[in-house]
Amino acid sequence: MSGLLITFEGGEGAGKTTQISGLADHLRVRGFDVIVTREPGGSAGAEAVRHVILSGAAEAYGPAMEALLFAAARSDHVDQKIRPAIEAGQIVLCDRFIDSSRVYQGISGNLDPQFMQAVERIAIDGTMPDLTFILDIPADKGLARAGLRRGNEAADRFEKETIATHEARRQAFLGIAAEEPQRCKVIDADRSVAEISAEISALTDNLLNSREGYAHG
Ligand code: T5A
Repeated sequence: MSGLLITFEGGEGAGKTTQISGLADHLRVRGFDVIVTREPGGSAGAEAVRHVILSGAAEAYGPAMEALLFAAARSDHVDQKIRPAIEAGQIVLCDRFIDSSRVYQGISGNLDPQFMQAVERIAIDGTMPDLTFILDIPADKGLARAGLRRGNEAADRFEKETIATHEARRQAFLGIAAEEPQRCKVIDADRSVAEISAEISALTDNLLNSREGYAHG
């Protein structure tokens, strides 16, 4: 039986990491074989690129350069980790994936949609998410959460941008969800961790129950 790819998307501090951990626990209790991973990163080659991007070292070369770096990292991550795990029947939970590139580079970076589609196609080579949770929260609240967690550390390349940019990204994520309602589920992330987890677990259970062979882990 082939596995599944479930991705978590949304703005800074929306609670993706927290919710992935909760869903992983829920699925493991049900007996599923789960791996948790993240982007940019998740494989040795992609982790090497992560620092270059998030330190801001590539920012001066423009959004197209950054989009290609994210795509290079994603290609390695998919080849080395995600696709083999799916082929082995595992459920892969990934913190950010294609929708982050569509929003942060494609829309915020104002890149040509045809360029972005071509880069995405090469990076994932057919490995599309089965389900995507878009954690939606007002940008100021998400940034406040991210700031609390970061403490005295400096904001990264993308977190330091203006509130208007973050709000535009929020709307862009909602736009993707409206275009792909089958794949993308918008989750109100401005609630307690437990309330959000319960909704995400229920939606994931629905997907698993609808797939032959997944009714029990
Ligand atoms: N990027 C990434 C691109 O531009 N293009 C791409 O293609 C990709 C893949 C990655 C950056 O790279 C950009 C987007 C990003 O800017 P990152 O360091 O990996 O950066 O971090 P993010 O993915 O942005 O994740 P964050 O660390 O900002 O936040 P999360 O994971 O959404 O949130 P989480 O779970 O760590 O929670 C943040 C804090 O809030 C608390 C948590 O305890 C934590 O302290 N919290 C809550 N508090 C109250 N109520 C709740 N419901 C809470 N849920 C969590």
